[in-house]
Amino acid sequence: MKIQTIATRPIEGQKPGTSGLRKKTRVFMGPGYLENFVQATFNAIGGAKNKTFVVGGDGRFFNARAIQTILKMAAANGASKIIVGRNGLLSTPAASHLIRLHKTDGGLILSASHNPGGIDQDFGVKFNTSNGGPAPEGVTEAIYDQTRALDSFDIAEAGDLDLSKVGETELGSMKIRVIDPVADYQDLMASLFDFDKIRELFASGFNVRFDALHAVTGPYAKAILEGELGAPKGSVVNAVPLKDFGGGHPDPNPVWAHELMDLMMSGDSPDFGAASDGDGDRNMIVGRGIYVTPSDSLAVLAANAHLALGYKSGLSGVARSMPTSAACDRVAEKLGILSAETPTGWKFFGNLLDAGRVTLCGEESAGTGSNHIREKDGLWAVLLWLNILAVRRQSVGEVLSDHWANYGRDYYSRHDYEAIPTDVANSLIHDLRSRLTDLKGQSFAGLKVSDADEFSYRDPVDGSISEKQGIRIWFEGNARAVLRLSGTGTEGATLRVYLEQYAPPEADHQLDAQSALNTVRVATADLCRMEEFTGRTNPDVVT
Ligand code: VG1
Ligand code: CO
Repeated sequence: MKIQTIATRPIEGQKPGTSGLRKKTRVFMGPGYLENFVQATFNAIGGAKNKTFVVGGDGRFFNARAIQTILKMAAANGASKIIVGRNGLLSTPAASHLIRLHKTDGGLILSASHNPGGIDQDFGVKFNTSNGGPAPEGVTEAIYDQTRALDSFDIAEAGDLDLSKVGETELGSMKIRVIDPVADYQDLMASLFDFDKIRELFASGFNVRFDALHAVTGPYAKAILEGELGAPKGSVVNAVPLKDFGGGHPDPNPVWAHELMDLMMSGDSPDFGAASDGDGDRNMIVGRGIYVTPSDSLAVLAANAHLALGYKSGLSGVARSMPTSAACDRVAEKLGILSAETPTGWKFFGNLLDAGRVTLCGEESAGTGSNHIREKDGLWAVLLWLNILAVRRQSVGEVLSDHWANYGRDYYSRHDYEAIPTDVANSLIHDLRSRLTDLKGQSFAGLKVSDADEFSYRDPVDGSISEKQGIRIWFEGNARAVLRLSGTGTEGATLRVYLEQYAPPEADHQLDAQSALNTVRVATADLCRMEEFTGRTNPDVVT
């Protein structure tokens, strides 16, 4: 095998965001762009020599090409072995599991998650460390530093490898093991859940619709729900991963999964609906006529996880990202277990999970997961819900009503203002930041601010500090708003406004969420001078 050392120069802007490096696909396809980032990653972890990695992606446009480049670079950098999914496919949770199962030195996951795919859409690369989780900030900083100092990368001169068949091959002295992307993940799920109970539920006529949104979870959901658990053929739809996800955003929320939503809200809906995102780490849960917010889903799962085999001895704690609603905190309090609040992004849960401090984690953006891997896991959340329903023999709506009657309801919604010019978005945040201390005691649209701050996190395990993680505003009457800028977008800035209003157990829980949140929405828009800065009066996406 001939190794080429190619001279290169640092490329600006290769700073990983909330979840890896995400850019327009054409940017990634530019000369040296992917290569620089991969070399920087290897350099940042002390080289790839004699190391083993998992490589795979969500199948989007450029996935297959990028994997060939990564294999050739890994070989040239002296890696000893690569485990890769057949045809280059691996969901993010499956990749996390494989890293742990085979005790590899980490993995490279190719995905821009819920962002659309295609030559004019988005691509991304994420490095996960040996615990199976997204690289923590210390590692992503080191990668970024390397991208700014790079002067060459190494790549093997070789033809493309055939990744279409399971088996072993070699590239120079590096072994390449092509595996079935689903099998190990399926075994893991079978070890956590009571599959017999779920089988009985399906056999009793309980029907499901799982919408894979033409993304990577299709083959996993087909094999598990239809294959192993006996859901009727056709329960999993849009199950073949497409390079452009059929032209949509593979984002499991009521906006992008509207086909599923329409079905679930119709008179003739299945008992249970679910969807997952591009790389399979997110989930959306819908009951007959009722959408479950991700924040509520986390709380319900925390309160009921003990009904599933893998969690029968209880939870050590629950963690949520800061913008996620307080619903799961109420469960943790009742259970007498730790509840932790972390910045946005799964990488902040890793230390808490590794240390055994928490068992379940979740984010308002439709990510839920547990200590079974170190990523959020879409299908896992679906199976845990099904396991709970199979034991409780209640509908999704009944489980939710029950939950609210016990704990109260945290009305919740996220409003996204997309493609705002970056300088405008930054000015809005700067302005808000400069007024934070004055806000307390002021009233906006009749709502009085009881407190305001900017979230900063000190990791209790390694002591690292992450600042400027979002602005929090609490209002009298148990309402909260959070404002932060997205770290996964590829065009301008996306301002996320997270709105929350608590209604205690004895209150009315059947209000429409947007109506219940209207006062806090108006107050927040007023307070942050939304229209003055952005000219916008309404968000682009409401979830
Ligand atoms: C978004 C979500 C965040 C999630 C991240 C990656 O980040 O808000 O909760 O962890 O995407 O998810 P941001 O910075 O755009 O708000 V995924 O499924 O893209 O790996
Ligand atoms: Co994702």
